[in-house]
Amino acid sequence: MTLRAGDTGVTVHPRQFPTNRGGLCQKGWTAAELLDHPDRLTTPLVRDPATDTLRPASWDTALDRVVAGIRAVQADAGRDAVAVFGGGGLTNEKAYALGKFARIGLRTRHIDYNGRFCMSSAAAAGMRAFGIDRGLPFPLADLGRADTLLLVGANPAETMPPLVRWLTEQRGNGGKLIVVDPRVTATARQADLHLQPLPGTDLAVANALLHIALTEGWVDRAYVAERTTGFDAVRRGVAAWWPARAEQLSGVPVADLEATARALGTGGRVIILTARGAEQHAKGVDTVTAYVNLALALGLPGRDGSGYGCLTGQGNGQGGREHGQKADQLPGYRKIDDPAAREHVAGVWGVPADELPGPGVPAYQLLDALGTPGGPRALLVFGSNPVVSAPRAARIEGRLRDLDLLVVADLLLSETAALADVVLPTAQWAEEDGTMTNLEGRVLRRRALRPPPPDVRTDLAIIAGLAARLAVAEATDTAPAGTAPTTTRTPGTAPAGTALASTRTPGTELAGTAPAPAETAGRPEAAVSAGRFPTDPAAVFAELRRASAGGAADYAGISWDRIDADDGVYWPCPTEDGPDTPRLFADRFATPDGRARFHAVDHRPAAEQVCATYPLHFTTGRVLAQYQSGAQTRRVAALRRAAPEAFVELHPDLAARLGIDDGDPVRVTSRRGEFRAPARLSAGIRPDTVFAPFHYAGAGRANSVTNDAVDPISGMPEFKICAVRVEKA
Ligand SMILES: Nc1nc2c(c(=O)[nH]1)N[C@H]1C(S)=C(S)[C@@H](COP(=O)(O)OP(=O)(O)OC[C@H]3O[C@@H](n4cnc5c(=O)[nH]c(N)nc54)[C@H](O)[C@@H]3O)O[C@H]1N2
Ligand SMILES: Nc1nc2c(c(=O)[nH]1)N[C@H]1C(S)=C(S)[C@@H](COP(=O)(O)OP(=O)(O)OC[C@H]3O[C@@H](n4cnc5c(=O)[nH]c(N)nc54)[C@H](O)[C@@H]3O)O[C@H]1N2
Ligand SMILES: [Mo]
Repeated sequence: MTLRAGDTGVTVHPRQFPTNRGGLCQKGWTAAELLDHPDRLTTPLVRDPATDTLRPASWDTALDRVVAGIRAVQADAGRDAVAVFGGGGLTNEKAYALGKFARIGLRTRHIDYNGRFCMSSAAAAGMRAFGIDRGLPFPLADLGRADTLLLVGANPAETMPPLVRWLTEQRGNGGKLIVVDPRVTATARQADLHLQPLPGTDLAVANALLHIALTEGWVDRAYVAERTTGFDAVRRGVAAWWPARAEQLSGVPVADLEATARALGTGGRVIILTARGAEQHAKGVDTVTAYVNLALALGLPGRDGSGYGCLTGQGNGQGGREHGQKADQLPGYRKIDDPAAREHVAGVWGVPADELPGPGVPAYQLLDALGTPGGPRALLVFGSNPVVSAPRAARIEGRLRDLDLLVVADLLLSETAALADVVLPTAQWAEEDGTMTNLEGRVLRRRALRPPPPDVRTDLAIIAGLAARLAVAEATDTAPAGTAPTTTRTPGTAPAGTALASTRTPGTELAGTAPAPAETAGRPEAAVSAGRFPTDPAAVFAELRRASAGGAADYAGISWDRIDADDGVYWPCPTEDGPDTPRLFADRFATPDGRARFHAVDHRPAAEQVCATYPLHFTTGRVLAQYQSGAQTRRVAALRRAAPEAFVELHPDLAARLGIDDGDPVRVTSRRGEFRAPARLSAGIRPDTVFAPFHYAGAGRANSVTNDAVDPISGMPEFKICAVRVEKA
């Protein structure tokens, strides 16, 4: 199949590749339409204070304005007053450069990213059980060979269509597919068994499954004794989770729990996978841990064709969480508070280790602190649209409005970019080289097909431009008297933002003192800085390899040539001539003693309970034809036609009780806000639960009502359950 998108001159062709065999979803086939879309940003925009509108500006003006704003805020409130927010869609090179820029360019501890809303609970659970976090510790193709496959809170038929062929293959081989989801989804319809729990009760279901496995003698005692620690506490804990108790809480019949436990406990090759339905809860880490406990008790991790895995979300959801855009992390999945890790990375970056900042705070906490006393006053966003995708979004939108400086690098004027003081237009997937790491930990190449439009820069070039200006400005501050560079500017290039920046912070004469790189080409600081932040992705990858060497996610042996030759390379891969690692855990886990660790976890209620005023459970998720905040996909004609607007999915019995017909406009209200969308009646959803996709902005923004309670370990918000009222609007 070849689909031509518009007249971009770019066509998307299938290619036989081991993971997808040439299959893409509709969003992949239509992706080229955004390359030359009329909404594409083609020049920097700077907010004109007089009219409060965004106006086209030159790159010098825009970058000067950003640097002036950063310096003003940091001079007044310290380094940590500037924050960075990244994304799991960025290439490894960009995620790496962004983390490095925050730590040694801005020297702030405040960086985090949208993966916190995505992978963080599974990542934390994997770290504490296995000592390492790789979404699938085995190749995706293993799914096709599983006798039993349990999908908990995953709807790959809509969210990962290329993966569905493995499910089809699995069932073709006689395997059993069991899906756990409060809704009859396109995935659940393919299952042999569908468990339909109340949202937020997956942990109780997992504990009951382990309870049954223990009673029936399906626990692999030898494996537990040889390869794990901590089982006794778990065994004692799940003793209280007799199946009838789990049925009462979750609504899943005891017979279905027993059938599930039997399929898991007596199957040969057995795989348990979780995704956001189980993970996006204030107890997401413990819920994943309960499924990991079940997998360990059954002896699955490390056994051929078996194991536990998490289905990663974004294009680079895996690599994006390995190389330092996480608040507590340095490249190679190192911890920023580990002295040896700091020494190593500081060495690669050419700075003293004690100059690296400490850990920052998780994404929601960061966003919620913006513009508050003591919180960051400037934010740089690369690859996220939190106005639509953050929980309790109206509050976060307010926080963004309270900032002294909001800078957004994006391809399009997203809802977040529309609030910015400076918008920097950036290159798209087809316009830059780089690497991404897929859900199996396989590092892949993404190749440039064409250059970006004339006045558009890559994220790497934007980061380098900012870093160079900051370095020069800093050198100017600290230079001995008499050596300060001239501040005379070429007539007509005075940054538009100068006046604004200096009126906001009287007495700070910083704006306009940072000459553009071109003016300082001969200056040593500029050279040092430019060398520190290369714009060539190959150079960045070479540095990333060194920075990751010896870390958990070790890329040292991965070259672009090897990726090309082998159709991707699985990390860890420490040496160029040594093997990569398609399968982890065959002999040992990544813990100090080599054993996996059980953790006793117990059910606890959702952060918000239903009550007389808010009597319904509300959950959120995705539809096939839209992606995330919709900033990109709402602009693609075919996708807009397929999924034009938000909807509220509710059971016909509930609808009848509320006097709502299919298609009626309804209002969904929580303690935090409301949104409106047409009703979509479906007998496939529990009558006590309503669902909406979160892809839409404005009146249809589901995140206006979601709960901002977060998991105490991962910082994951509770996107998947809160209490609401539904009425005809
Ligand atoms: N079409 C499309 N595909 C995407 C994306 C997209 O936006 N659109 N985003 C990508 C990204 S970043 C991600 S993270 C993945 C996410 O992929 P998935 O995790 O598959 O996606 P979701 O729709 O968020 O959630 C899956 C299911 O969880 C169910 N669910 C809700 N609450 C609960 C609960 O309490 N327990 C259980 N067991 N299930 C529950 C929902 O009904 C939903 O069907 O998709 C990726 N692929
Ligand atoms: N209620 C609810 N809310 C959720 C979820 C849920 O299930 N329910 N899921 C959560 C999850 S799992 C995720 S991952 C988040 C995702 O939500 P967001 O983080 O908002 O993700 P996107 O919509 O993909 O935003 C990416 C933005 O970056 C731009 N962009 C794309 N590529 C690049 C690039 O290379 N460089 C730069 N600078 N910009 C780029 C896009 O145009 C877009 O504006 O949403 C979370 N929010
Ligand atoms: Mo995600």
